[in-house]
Amino acid sequence: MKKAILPLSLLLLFVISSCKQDNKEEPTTKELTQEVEENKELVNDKLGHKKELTIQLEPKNGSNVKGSVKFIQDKFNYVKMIANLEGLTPGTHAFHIHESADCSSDDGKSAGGHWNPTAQPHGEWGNKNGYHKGDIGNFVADQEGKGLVTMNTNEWCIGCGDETKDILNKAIIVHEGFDDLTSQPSGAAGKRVSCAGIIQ
Ligand SMILES: [Cu+2]
Ligand SMILES: [Zn+2]
Repeated sequence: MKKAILPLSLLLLFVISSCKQDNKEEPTTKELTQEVEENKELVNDKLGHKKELTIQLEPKNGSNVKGSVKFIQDKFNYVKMIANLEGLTPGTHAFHIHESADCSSDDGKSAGGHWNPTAQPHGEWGNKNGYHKGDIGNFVADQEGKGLVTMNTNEWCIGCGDETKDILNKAIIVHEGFDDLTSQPSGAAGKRVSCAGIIQ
């Protein structure tokens, strides 16, 4: 009897997790915050390296766009990102990681181009024809100018030293327009309206 029960429960688990993946709805801030809380004891590895950081976005190009971006690396080495933004024009905006943690210029261009350590074309995250490690994509700001952007990926790490994965010393950039996901080298997303260096 027991032998039959185990495979059935495994199958159920598989079905449940498949359903979860098909669900395109973004997790709520509350759900993500809860997940982060549950992972709290994991934020420091055995050597005491921090695997969690929160950075603050600053307005660029005369915009009012600001907010916070939290990164946490879990025990499965997935990096979760939760970005809460405000001051946006309602509608679709691009959100990327650019190659340098330098937000000093008024136009945000000091952050350089897209972070692309694997020398791929610009594209939609996960596209078989390639994409930059910084191609997070688009999000929609609501009528109040607020937006939520989330990611959960094992293609990044926080401070692991692997050049193809390490997001430290890069920058988050929010754009005035949307990323068309095809134009090279950066999706024709327009001006940079907010910037934050990913630094500890
Ligand atoms: Cu960008
Ligand atoms: Zn790109």
